[in-house]
Amino acid sequence: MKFVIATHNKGKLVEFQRLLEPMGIEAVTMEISEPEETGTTFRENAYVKAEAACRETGLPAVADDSGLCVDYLDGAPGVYSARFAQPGKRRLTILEKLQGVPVEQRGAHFVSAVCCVFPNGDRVEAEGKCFGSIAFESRGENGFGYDSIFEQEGVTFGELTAEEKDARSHRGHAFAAFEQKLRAYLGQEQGGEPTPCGLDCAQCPGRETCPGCETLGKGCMLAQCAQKSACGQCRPFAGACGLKAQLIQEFNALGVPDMPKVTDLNALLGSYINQEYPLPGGRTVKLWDDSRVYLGNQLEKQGSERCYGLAADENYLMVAEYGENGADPEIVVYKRRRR
Ligand code: ITT
Repeated sequence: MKFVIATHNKGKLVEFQRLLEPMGIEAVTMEISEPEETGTTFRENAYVKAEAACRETGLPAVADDSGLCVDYLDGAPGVYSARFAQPGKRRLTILEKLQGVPVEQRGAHFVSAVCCVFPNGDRVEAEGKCFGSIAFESRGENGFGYDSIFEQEGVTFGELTAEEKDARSHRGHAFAAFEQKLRAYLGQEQGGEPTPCGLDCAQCPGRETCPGCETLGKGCMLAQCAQKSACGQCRPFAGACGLKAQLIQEFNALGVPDMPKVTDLNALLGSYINQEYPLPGGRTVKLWDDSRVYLGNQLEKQGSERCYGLAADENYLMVAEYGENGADPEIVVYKRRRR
């Protein structure tokens, strides 16, 4: 998916490209007009910019509204950071206003509000902050804007490399949060296809107990397994790696008599499918873990009153058959998958 970057600030543009690229986003620039920033908060202004760019280009648009808030100046320049003082004299003006102010009263923070607006009107927003103080003089040639007068632990942002700044900056933090939210949003939009296992987290019965469902794949019981065992190169934005498709193929290749062709698998909670199956010596066995999520389905056995129950994880495939309400279960196939 292509996103347009809605900024006229060259320093920001470089940072946007640097931060968006690892997310797998194709970020493009276009000639866009500069809307009037009518909001009174960073969040409102970020929306104003992103919405205008999205309307003009027809593409999802990402904007940031950011600024420096100086404690000694009651939070100024804040949302007015780009319009504060004479162009070219902004840093100097702040240094002058803080002349003679001791270090303990020179606290300041940067804020970045990121907003992405989609052509259907949806928006994804995130905010990041970073805290430091105003230096006694301007130092460092890197970065842009107020970087050379904002310091953390004696080093100004103007003295940091690009990577160092991204790791601690307001924009770096905002984009990290934005990435999570965007992934979740795109996951819902595309019916869950970006999850590595190919399932929609929202439909997953493990959602309540699985710590990873909310964050699309991370820690998800199935997704983690899929990432390790299926294609081995899954990334959330690369879409489904095909564990589900692979298992459908494997079930069909088993050639179980009277079993209809498998065309789909669903996420099933272990406790739902974990029946006690009788073994030849009279003992019974449970094969699945009650708290995990598996892929499976139930199909009618052709020419019979019984059903086939399919279940699989990254390691094992099982086809069982049983009567009404799971009566008289029997294992038909239980085998370790070859990978
Ligand atoms: P766009 O609106 O076109 O994105 P802008 O420069 O007008 O560009 P803002 O309204 O968000 O952007 O103003 C933010 C100002 O705050 C910006 O011009 C810088 O002077 C300053 N600023 C924001 N982020 C900064 C950063 O990472 N380092 C230094 N200064 C920053």
